[in-house]
Amino acid sequence: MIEDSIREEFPILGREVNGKPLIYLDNVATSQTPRVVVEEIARLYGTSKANVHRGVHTLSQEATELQEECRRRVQRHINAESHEEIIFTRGTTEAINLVASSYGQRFRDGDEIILTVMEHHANIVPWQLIGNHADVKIRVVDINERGELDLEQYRSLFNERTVMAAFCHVSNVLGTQNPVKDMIATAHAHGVPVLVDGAQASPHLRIDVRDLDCDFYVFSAHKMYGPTGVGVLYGRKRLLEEMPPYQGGGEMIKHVTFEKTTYAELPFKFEAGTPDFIGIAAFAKAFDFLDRIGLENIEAHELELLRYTTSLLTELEGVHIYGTAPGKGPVISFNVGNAHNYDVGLLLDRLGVAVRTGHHCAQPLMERLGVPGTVRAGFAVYNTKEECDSFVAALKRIMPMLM
Ligand code: 7TS
Repeated sequence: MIEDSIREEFPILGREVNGKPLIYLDNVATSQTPRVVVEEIARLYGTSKANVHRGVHTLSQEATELQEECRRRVQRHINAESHEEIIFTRGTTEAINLVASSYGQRFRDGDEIILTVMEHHANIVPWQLIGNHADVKIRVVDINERGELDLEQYRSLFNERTVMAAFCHVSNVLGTQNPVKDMIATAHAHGVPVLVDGAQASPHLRIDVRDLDCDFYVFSAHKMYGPTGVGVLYGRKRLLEEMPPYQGGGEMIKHVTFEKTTYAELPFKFEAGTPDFIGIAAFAKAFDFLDRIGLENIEAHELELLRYTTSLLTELEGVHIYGTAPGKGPVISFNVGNAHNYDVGLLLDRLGVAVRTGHHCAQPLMERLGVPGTVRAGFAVYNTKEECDSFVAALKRIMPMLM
């Protein structure tokens, strides 16, 4: 069970916005950070700052050990076979860019990549950038009226030119949880590797990359109660070994001359330059937090808030919810009559309620839904039913001004 005391672990939840207690429902964009993570960042800057993998001195060795400990923590958390398969990046976006730009070097004119209409721009644009060296065609899987993928169409899109399938585990707009394990099996039956964008799954679901049998899995620390500026690329070792480096610089080399450079072993081959090693070390504390509460408990709590708030919103005339797939994640995208999503968000903010408005970096999905944007509320471990009541009450209060 989720205790009230959890809220006390998040200093920011005590603040007011526009003279009202903050009700933070923009968790899909980023979740708030518990004190253990905030304090670890402050502690390391205050006592242990030294660059990783560079010095024989004690501080540097301590910093290196903390970073590598976190790598092993991530490895265990997602059940990867080896710590060499865990690459630290700046976030989901950089992780996808890494794969598209490095693995993508083998793509040729006429090759095809399968994406879905519900992808975040981070899982669209990097694949388009491959167009700089090869004319790669993007094939798109559609959704039904509940916001579920058309799996028959997905299966039909594979052909001998298909070189990659990339899709989100959970949609950041619709909340749909895609049947990724089956989708991966389908792709593998055609010999096609798969990248799963786990940015919205990792804060709520237990991820097992070996059970999923995915080739690449990516996520961001800041959506998992961790620090900003840190993300993870899991990659199957065999593929990572074959892939050329993404960026050049310090740390990623074995030997450099002006004529020729040889590269470091995994995972360092993909980690050029000084990483956010304090962020990475503090990310380990976010895993402590997740493990202490239990992802299963977190998910159950959020899904109860989702069920409760959805039923309250469904009773309000004029509210339209996008994404009603069974088993969806804890996110509600909606519009109010013909009101602009921006106006709804602005008025809710006046009442202390933080929601997201706009296209949520999913413009192709907005076009598919036929709307310029939506209002979006997402739930995290620290949200309460009382907050859901206050959110719906605030919405009721502003609706007459909008319709
Ligand atoms: N993929 C998905 C499914 C996402 O939801 C996001 C961020 C990203 C990729 C990119 O993650 P980043 O950490 O590299 O930025 N989604 C959102 C959102 O919905 N609103 O703000 C950020």
